[in-house]
Amino acid sequence: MDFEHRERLSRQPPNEWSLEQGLDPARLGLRNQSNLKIHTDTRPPTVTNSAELRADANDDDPSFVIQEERKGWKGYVEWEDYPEKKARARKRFSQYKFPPPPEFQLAPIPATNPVLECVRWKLWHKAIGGALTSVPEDSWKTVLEEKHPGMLHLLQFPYNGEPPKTLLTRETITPNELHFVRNRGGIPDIDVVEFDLRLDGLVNTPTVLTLEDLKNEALFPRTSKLVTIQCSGTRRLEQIVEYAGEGDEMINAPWAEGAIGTANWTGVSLKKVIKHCGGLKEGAKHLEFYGAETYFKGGDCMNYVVSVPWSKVRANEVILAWEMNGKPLPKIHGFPLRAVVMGYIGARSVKWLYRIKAIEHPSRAPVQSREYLYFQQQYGKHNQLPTLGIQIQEMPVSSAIMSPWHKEVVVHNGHIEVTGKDHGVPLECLRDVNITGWAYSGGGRWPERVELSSDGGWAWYSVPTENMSPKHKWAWRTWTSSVPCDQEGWTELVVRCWDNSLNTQPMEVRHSWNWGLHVTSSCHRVKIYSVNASRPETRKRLEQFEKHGEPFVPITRPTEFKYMTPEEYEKAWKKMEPRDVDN
Ligand SMILES: Nc1nc2c(c(=O)[nH]1)N[C@H]1C(S)=C(S)[C@@H](COP(=O)(O)O)O[C@H]1N2
Ligand SMILES: [Mo]
Repeated sequence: MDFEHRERLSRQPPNEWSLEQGLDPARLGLRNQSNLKIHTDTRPPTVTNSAELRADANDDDPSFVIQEERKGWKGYVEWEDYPEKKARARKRFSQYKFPPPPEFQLAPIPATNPVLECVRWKLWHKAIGGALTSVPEDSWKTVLEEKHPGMLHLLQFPYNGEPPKTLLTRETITPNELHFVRNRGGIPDIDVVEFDLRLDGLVNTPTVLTLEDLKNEALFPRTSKLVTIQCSGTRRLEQIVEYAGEGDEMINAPWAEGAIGTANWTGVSLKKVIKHCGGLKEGAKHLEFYGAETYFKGGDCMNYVVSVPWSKVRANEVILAWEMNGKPLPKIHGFPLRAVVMGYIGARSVKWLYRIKAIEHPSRAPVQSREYLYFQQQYGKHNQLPTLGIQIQEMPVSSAIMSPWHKEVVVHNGHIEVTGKDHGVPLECLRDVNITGWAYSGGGRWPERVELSSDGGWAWYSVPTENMSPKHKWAWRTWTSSVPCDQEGWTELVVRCWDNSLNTQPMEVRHSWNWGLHVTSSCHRVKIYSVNASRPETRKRLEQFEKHGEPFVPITRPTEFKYMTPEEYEKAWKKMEPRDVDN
């Protein structure tokens, strides 16, 4: 064989090796070692921007136009009261074919902002039409009006966004414009004069209350509470990076550490409101909350519905809030009224709350019964049943480092600073001087101790309590510290929190990985490249880089100037033991 022929034979198909190495898993197929026939499709999904009418589409009734339920309630379509309307919407919906969702768990997550556009959700609203047609555009306008320009927009519509690390823990009380947002649909725009709250189901006296009624202190004592709301998807990115999981219809936002925020909420305890309705009837054990926007699930249109147990309400741990940090609720956070459920996952704190219904058992609505489930690790795509997951309720203890950042080169003097307070440092300097963090525990537990490790989790150092923000029963603590760091090169900074019940966090992401990609409660790990300038040799070397005017990073770039001259090399060997021994 001639050389060229042999060379041609030895070549792999292009990119084959990266498939072999699992570097391109979105294209990776199936290795079927069973005797079953299994359909696979390894073509990359074609994501288009339009929906197609199905070939078999039949007799949609054009006189069926989705209308807003009430005057002054823009973006509110009632579904739960009208099964007939639901059925007709379902039929209309089924006449369309929608493009598939983008692959972003096995393929790279786009580095755009918004990160994912969620084309399908926009199309679903347009396909149902009527009052829903302009909801995607209207909602995006509200995002731009109400949120900080530095927000990281993970999903454009329904809007899901979080503040960047530099801003998340700058203040212990999150400014409204920086508080994360987690939406399932559009952002209703409700005229407060037209607004009321319906209380029905198993209450003794079904009642309708206006916001003025709720604010009437002769009827209800007013209450203010510092409460952290945490989405159970917080830090999901770490699970995605390790192993992909459920890609629900509602794309699971690849949240970083910012799906958590703390505000002073003002309103009334729901317990007092239920009392005002004459209390609950025999058998009532749960309260179902209704949010006004339209949510799509399994081809159905519905309102956002979840429930909390009455025991939680009776303990005065649920407030109906109309103020966030002393200001009326922003539209995007539920104006005019939302529930704030202390110590539970954010999903129960229903925004645009317009109805509370007393019921016998937890809500059967999909958000309560089929989402927010925590599966044992061996349940996945092929074997998960909703009844096999734990319904997530109280959030476990968790924590996160805000700086340094992943894969940063940190030059330090033997200890790495970890700070979490607002030092009034200009934004652009923050990353150079601070290491920032939060710690939180749900269910009315609070962070007692925060510990840091600079060696991947062998040695732990406590954050001095004077460097932690004050304790609150229902809120996070931000913190500031420095941690000794002796080693050089790649290492992992790790944080863990102990709450007042002495619960702490699993060590590795894998230990808390679950198909739903919820509750990333494992220790937060940040890989850094440590350069310890307290060592004379390291310091000398850094000075040489300066002298030669050579940048120190990226660390992978070869260095122009030598580590040793040939003379220094010879001199060293004179003092050292020989390389090989004779006997
Ligand atoms: N009506 C309604 N309420 C809702 C949601 C929603 O999609 N619709 N999302 C819930 C979820 S999952 C979370 S984490 C919190 C987030 O509250 P925030 O957007 O004010 O931060 O709102 C909850 N309340
Ligand atoms: Mo959430």
